[in-house]
Amino acid sequence: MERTYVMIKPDGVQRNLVGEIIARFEQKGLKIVALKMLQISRELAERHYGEHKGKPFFEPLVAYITSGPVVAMVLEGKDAVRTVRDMMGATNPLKAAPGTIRGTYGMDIGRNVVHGSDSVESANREIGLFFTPEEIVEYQRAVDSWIYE
Ligand code: D4T
Repeated sequence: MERTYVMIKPDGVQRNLVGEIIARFEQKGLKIVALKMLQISRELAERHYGEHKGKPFFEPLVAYITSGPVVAMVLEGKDAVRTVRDMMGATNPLKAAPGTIRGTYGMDIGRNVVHGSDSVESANREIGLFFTPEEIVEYQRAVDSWIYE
């Protein structure tokens, strides 16, 4: 099973979309193995978005992601990285397919509601940035044999 890092961004929290978004992932069959709310510091934001440092949207991006609490989680499942990316839709919500999270709830690339790792390598890096190993819980779900063949 694969793990991915998912984060409901400050706009998603302020717009009361936390329950809606988590419900989508749960109903899909992804397993929540870590979950918490936190306020991201500037230092953590710079590390998380390190690849974008120097780009014109970097400062607004850091200001946005540190503007209020976020809900961070680790989701586990078959092909979890790609599955979550597909469920989120394109980075720009105006380009995101209808029915995806960003396609349903977003209007602006700088307010795109949710983050999900773009590769297994990014997932491992981001999970390590936001969670200690003790915060990730291994458990069985009775429903798993009805979700996986
Ligand atoms: P995140 O990382 O937030 O899940 O978004 P993506 O993985 O889908 O997209 P990304 O890394 O390319 O961009 C990170 C973050 O920067 C914002 N952004 C991006 C922006 O404000 N203007 C831009 O031109 C781009 C490319 C949106 C998401």
